[in-house]
Amino acid sequence: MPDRRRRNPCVVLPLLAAACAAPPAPLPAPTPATQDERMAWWREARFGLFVHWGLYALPAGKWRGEDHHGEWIRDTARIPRDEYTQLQARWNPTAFDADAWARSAAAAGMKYVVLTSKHHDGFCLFDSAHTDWDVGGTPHGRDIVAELAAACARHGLRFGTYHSIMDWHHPDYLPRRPWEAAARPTASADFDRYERHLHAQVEELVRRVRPAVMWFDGEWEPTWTHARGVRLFELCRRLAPAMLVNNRVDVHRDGMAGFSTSAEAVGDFATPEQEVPPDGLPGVDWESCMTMNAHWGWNAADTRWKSADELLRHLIDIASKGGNFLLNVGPRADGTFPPEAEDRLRHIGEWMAGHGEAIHGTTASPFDALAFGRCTVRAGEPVSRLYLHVFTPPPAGELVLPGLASRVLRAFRLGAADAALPVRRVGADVHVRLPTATGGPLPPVVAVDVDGPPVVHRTPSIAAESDVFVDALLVTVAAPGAGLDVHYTLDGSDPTAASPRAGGPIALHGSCTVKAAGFHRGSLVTGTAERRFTQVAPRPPAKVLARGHGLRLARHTVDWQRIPDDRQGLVAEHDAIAAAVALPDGIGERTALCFRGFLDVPADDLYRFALASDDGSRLWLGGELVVDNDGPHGTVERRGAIALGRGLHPLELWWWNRTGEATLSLQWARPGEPFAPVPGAALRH
Ligand code: H79
Repeated sequence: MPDRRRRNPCVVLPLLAAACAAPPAPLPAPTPATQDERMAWWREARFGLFVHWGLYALPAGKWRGEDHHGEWIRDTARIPRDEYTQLQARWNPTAFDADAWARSAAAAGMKYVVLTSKHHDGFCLFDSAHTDWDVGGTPHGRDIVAELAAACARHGLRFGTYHSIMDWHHPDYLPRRPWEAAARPTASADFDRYERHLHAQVEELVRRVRPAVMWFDGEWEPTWTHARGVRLFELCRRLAPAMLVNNRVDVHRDGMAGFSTSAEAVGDFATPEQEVPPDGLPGVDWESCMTMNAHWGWNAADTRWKSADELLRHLIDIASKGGNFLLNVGPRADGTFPPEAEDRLRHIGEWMAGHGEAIHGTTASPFDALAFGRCTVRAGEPVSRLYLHVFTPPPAGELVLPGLASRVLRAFRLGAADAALPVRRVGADVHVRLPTATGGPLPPVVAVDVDGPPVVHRTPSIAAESDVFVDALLVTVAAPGAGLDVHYTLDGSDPTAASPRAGGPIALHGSCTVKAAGFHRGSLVTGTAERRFTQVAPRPPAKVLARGHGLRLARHTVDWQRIPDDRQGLVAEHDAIAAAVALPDGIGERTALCFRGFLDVPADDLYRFALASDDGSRLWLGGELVVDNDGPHGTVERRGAIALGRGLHPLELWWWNRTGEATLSLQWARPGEPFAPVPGAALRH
């Protein structure tokens, strides 16, 4: 667990946990001494409300017969600027009640609210001195940002602003949307002047509402640079040293996973969007933002609401991985939350009322995957509390905590503290018996108090480049934590303290099962990891004579979502020779390419392939599907491996693109070597 996480004051006396949940939260020190101090309230909060509101709520997703739009409607429906500006005169959310919003968020167990002060359409929900493209110029006239900030303070919530860097209204912002480039000339546009405008608005927001979080977005266009990101970040720090700034202030976000390891990247927390990183983001603060349905802004036709249960499980899942959950509501044009959103907030709030201590101020699970659900932790001295969130009732009525070495003081269900649950030690594990009928809101949570900080010995990992090999394979066995001896076997037997001890890589020369377990002073203290490795014979090469270099390349017009199984009937429009697996110039939309020929491999060996494409692609060798990277997606890389004998192997590679960006690359690697592009010399037809 990262030691930079500050201990929660509730840790020492867990019974005081409820008192810690009481609003209002104290304001952070105006100038935090450390990053831990700056992040403390946010780490404690774990759960916040995102609000996407703006003029786009008026059309409610519908424009000229299409009803799939959202906050991007000006772009996705290609609405000219002058037509979109007419919405300003219609902005009159008479039912808007900031206290009602704040009350709903607080009752759901949320601790902060982030509101769109400005989205990509440039329209501001505050009355800005730097533009008339704001609420000040509407019939309603009220300052939404100021009202919600004040209401949040009354309800013990911190308030933050989402402020878009991208701006489709400001004349100095560049680039234009591609479809409106002609209608909006750029000759007198000056992006540096736009940057000054952006700084002025950020300063205005800070001075007026003192946001606890400044949440930037729309940073991915080429005009926004690392240098501009650093300037904006430093402005925020200078104006309000306690204010948190998300990582989208900088250009280092790495796709939707929202996380970059670049040392120069600025920003206080990473921002995965519409996803939860499978293993969290160890070592950094992060916040997953997510919609309740399929849109951020209000869309009246959207019926794809996630169930309240699913959203609650996301909250628990995220907390168990050490992150925050920023759950979105897109209010309607009249100023009210949709009833579906209110229902979900209420449902989550009912659970949080009795289980909030299992979320607020907790840190990530110390366990590997748990069969029954998730774990959150309140670590401390002299007692730590593990919260076991039971998603799936355990088959034998017992919750298994693998490798928990700490002494268990007591276990009980949250909400039934009088009834101690039986606990027993089974080898390296602890079992907690759970009554079948738990009562109370689901999922039930079991609290397990342990002596001191939790000590969990995790099952060792067995790592190798592949599960199959031709001659030999190097396997690395390691313990995830320090202080354990790892012993392993290669004959399928369970490792004991007398088995060989793992140090450097282990060389395999034949098929076998590797088993590994961790020992402490000679006793087994972890689960046993197991992985099967198979020696394979290389596929014999084709009995053909090499012809020319390169592959035959056929181009097809298609309307695919997937590569069909039967591609025989397709009529090629062009047939050519490709020197490499790469996209030729002038590839249009709704196009498929088929590369066909032979791969000339230099020696009997296992070959790994990395196929990256936007959209889908598939690679066959000798009729065997080696990499399946199919599906409508942005650039995604997938890998596969096959043992090949020296010589020529029939190759077939299909790629297709529906619309938008198009990419394709094929790399390969032999054991122990890095991936490199498949050279033209290895391609024959
Ligand atoms: O405000 C909501 C959305 O309107 C906004 N973010 C949430 C919080 C949003 N804007 N765009 N998108 C979501 C999708 C944009 C995706 C991409 Fe990219 C931008 C694809 C390529 C550039 C981000 C950066 C993902 C990959 C690189």
